[in-house]
Amino acid sequence: FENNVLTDTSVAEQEFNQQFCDDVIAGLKAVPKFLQPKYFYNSTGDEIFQQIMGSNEYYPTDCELEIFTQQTQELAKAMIADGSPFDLIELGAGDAMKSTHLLRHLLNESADFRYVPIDISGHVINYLKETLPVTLPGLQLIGLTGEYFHMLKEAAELSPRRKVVLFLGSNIGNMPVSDAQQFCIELRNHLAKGDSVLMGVDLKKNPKTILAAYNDAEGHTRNFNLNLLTRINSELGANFDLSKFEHYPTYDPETGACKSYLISLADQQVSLCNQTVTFAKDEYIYMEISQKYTVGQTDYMASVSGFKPVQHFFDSKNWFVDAIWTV
Ligand code: AVJ
Repeated sequence: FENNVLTDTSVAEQEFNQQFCDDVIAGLKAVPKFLQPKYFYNSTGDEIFQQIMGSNEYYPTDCELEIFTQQTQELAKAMIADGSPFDLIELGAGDAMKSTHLLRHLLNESADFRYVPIDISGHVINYLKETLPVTLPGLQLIGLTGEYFHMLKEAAELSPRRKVVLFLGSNIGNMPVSDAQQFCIELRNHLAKGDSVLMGVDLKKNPKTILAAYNDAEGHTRNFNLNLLTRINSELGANFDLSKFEHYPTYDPETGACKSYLISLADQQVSLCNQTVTFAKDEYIYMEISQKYTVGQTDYMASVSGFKPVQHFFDSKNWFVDAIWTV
């Protein structure tokens, strides 16, 4: 039995490494070069992301937490809706820090619901399974590990209950606008009449405020980006010299695109996965987009995807919106 478990793990690991290799090579052989932000989140990446969220400059988490702590009752009311039993499904639950406020309130109201966190990281789901029922006695929790839409499908097959989907933290911003639009259409197609979504979106604001959030003085965001090179070095046997790459964050107020790059400081070669990648001095790797929207743009995205945007919850600075979309 134990042997089987070990074999399963290493097969899964090998498959992951193969995929990781293929994705990294595809990105670094492309013109222009890019890497996929989903690979930021190894255990060091998770830790650095916590540091980013704790930095003075990174405001989105604080804004959304303010909404969740100050307007808990109104949020809960929107979810309870007609009072029918529901599954509260969270896509990319992470540490569920914000949702915990909502869950506590729903439990106090004796709402008939189950919490269904979905995350690509089994580590995250196990953590939630261990800790949440202790902090929140009486919570019914079903954790699902895997891709969002695979797991949404599984959740639908598991139960015919009404669904409320949480997609918080402006995770939608990690996709370019056209991909985000496609994502919302697919999300709508996994839901049915009566279901709803709580979509957390970071809003356009003073460009300096946005740029600073991705260029914190303590260098956490810089470390976050460089850590992906470190991860590629350790997991794919690459030989990136971190001192030869520089973090370059940008924000374009016109498009709302906030993008991070790593700039090569020299002509250099890096080998990985039995291949060699060549960098020219000043060439960039496009690392990540954190797209910012106006409220009107989020309403439009909802409508085009077949949702009705019915309610907006803002923080006191109007920097962030949690929008309720219904089917
Ligand atoms: C988790 C994708 C919402 O884009 O603001 C923070 C990730 N990257 N700082 C964001 C991130 C650099 C974050 N999201």
